Amino acid sequence: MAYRDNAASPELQEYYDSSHFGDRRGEFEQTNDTWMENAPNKSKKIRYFVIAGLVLLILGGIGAAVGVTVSKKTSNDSSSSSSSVVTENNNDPSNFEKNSALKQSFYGIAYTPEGSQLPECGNSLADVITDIQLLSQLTTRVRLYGADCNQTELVLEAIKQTKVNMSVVVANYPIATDGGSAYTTQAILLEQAVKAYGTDNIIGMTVGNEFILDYLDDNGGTDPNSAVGNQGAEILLGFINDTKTMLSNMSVSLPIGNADAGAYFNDLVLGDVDYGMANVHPWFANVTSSNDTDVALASTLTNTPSMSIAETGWPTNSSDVGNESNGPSNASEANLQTFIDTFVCQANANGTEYYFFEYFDEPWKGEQFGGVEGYWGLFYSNRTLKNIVIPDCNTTSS
Ligand SMILES: *[C@@H]1O[C@H](CO)[C@@H](O)[C@H](O)[C@H]1NC(C)=O
Ligand SMILES: *[C@@H]1O[C@H](CO)[C@@H](O)[C@H](O)[C@H]1NC(C)=O
Ligand SMILES: *[C@@H]1O[C@H](CO)[C@@H](O)[C@H](O)[C@H]1NC(C)=O
Ligand SMILES: *[C@@H]1O[C@H](CO)[C@@H](O)[C@H](O)[C@H]1NC(C)=O
Ligand SMILES: *[C@@H]1O[C@H](CO)[C@@H](O)[C@H](O)[C@H]1NC(C)=O
Ligand SMILES: *[C@@H]1O[C@H](CO)[C@@H](O)[C@H](O)[C@H]1NC(C)=O
Ligand SMILES: *[C@@H]1O[C@H](CO)[C@@H](O)[C@H](O)[C@H]1NC(C)=O
Ligand SMILES: *[C@@H]1O[C@H](CO)[C@@H](O)[C@H](O)[C@H]1NC(C)=O
Ligand SMILES: *[C@@H]1O[C@H](CO)[C@@H](O)[C@H](O)[C@H]1NC(C)=O
Ligand SMILES: *[C@@H]1O[C@H](CO)[C@@H](O)[C@H](O)[C@H]1NC(C)=O
Ligand SMILES: *[C@@H]1O[C@H](CO)[C@@H](O)[C@H](O)[C@H]1NC(C)=O
Ligand SMILES: CC(=O)N[C@H]1CO[C@H](CO)[C@@H](O)[C@@H]1O
Repeated sequence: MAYRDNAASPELQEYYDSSHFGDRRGEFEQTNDTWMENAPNKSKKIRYFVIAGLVLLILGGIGAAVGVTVSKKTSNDSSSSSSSVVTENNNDPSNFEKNSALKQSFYGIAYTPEGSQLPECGNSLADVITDIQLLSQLTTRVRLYGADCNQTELVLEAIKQTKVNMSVVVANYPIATDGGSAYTTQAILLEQAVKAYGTDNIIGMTVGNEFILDYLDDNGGTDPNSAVGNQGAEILLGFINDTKTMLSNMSVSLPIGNADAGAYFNDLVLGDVDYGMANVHPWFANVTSSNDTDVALASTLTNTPSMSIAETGWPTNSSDVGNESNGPSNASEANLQTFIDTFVCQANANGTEYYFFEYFDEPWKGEQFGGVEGYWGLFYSNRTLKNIVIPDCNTTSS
């Protein structure tokens, strides 16, 4: 549900090749020929994945119930929920007007700063500050997907300037077929971010997003623990190992994890990380079904990685009418409301750790992938809250 644009502009390639990346570039180039052999020559298909096993384990019957329920609830009383942030003192981003429609009720929220896709980039600290001001009224945790375009430092700087209580799962989004170049670029950005900001606001460092899913998709595999899956895992383990070395070189201790579609965890990968994050999407639960149970798997591994939900949410719109529904699932704000009402407070109460997908609509995904991809936000892309009511269920806040 989050995709990187793998195209590198000539300027960017030059940047990669420049001395910015010193000796570490090349570390991944000779070790394994299969990285280059399997370069995809097709544009990446969107592949929907499902984790019926996890849905059963974690979500119980909620997914199916939400899927068939077209809520009749009216939520027009949220019309006052415009969420533009007014900074009361232009020089002080920590002094901002709160929106009473927002409640700090989410365990965590998935977030990609606008303009963080290569090769264009174009993100800005000002936008990220606005985002963190809004996000801090909903949660104390955000999850990033990668480190491109300096997004890690922008988020950490925004937290510093807004002085909000926010921690970040930072991430490296490597690809299997570029000889480690995307990995290395991001590893260096992450290294710089940790050096500049320390780890006080960092929950963990995720290496890989849907890496095994993509690897199987590109190489005609389906089973994450097949020979093909293990081949992908070997590449990913090289990146994970490197990140461990990078942190230990800095004498920094941080949990290192991996995120993938729920049914796509490779045992070797999960056996080598401190945490696993699995996408659990009731929206797709009717597409295929699987009995893979990552939580059960994780508990059998000697390293006992902790497991959390990397993404869960509900889309509200589609780029094309044909994809507005997926079996019984229908993309609408009423159904997003139903999902929120049946998931958020219940999950908080029973200690499920989840990152709600996602902060705001991301038009680039709609343009690139179509369907519902661009419309999973709690906010529209213009940062106005959708026509939803945020429940108030932070029982621990004073
Ligand atoms: C926790 O709450 C969620 C949301 O209602 C539910 O789907 C899940 O089954 C619960 N998990 C446990 C372990 O009780
Ligand atoms: C609720 O508030 C407390 C105190 O601010 C915070 O520690 C906790 O993470 C919040 N929970 C959620 C789900 O936001
Ligand atoms: C900040 O949030 C964390 C949870 O993310 C919570 O444990 C902590 O108590 C909060 N701190 C304050 C000062 O509210
Ligand atoms: C990355 O972001 C930080 C924080 O805003 C800034 O200090 C730094 O100059 C940025 N680096 C680049 C290369 O843009
Ligand atoms: C990763 O590191 C472990 C030991 O820390 C080593 O056994 C393993 O071979 C390494 N894997 C790769 C793919 O580099
Ligand atoms: C870790 O430090 C060693 C010794 O300085 C260096 O050779 C290696 O490249 C470093 N590795 C990483 C991943 O930073
Ligand atoms: C899932 O597991 C149950 C119990 O082991 C079994 O009855 C069912 O057929 C399985 N479903 C699929 C799709 O594998
Ligand atoms: C819903 O999607 C259509 C097609 O992409 C778009 O024209 C419309 O503006 C979207 N509506 C909202 C509220 O985002
Ligand atoms: C799955 O979707 C199809 C339509 O695509 C529908 O006919 C079927 O009833 C759905 N199955 C479940 C279990 O919801
Ligand atoms: C799905 O939701 C849209 C609003 O986004 C609505 O216009 C449409 O009628 C719904 N379709 C079904 C089958 O409920
Ligand atoms: C933000 O976008 C939504 C959906 O397209 C639209 O309805 C709303 O009027 C916009 N708000 C502002 C302040 O532009
Ligand atoms: C992005 C997306 O969901 N695309 C789907 C739209 O609907 C067609 C027809 O069902 C599918 O083939 C696409 O995959």
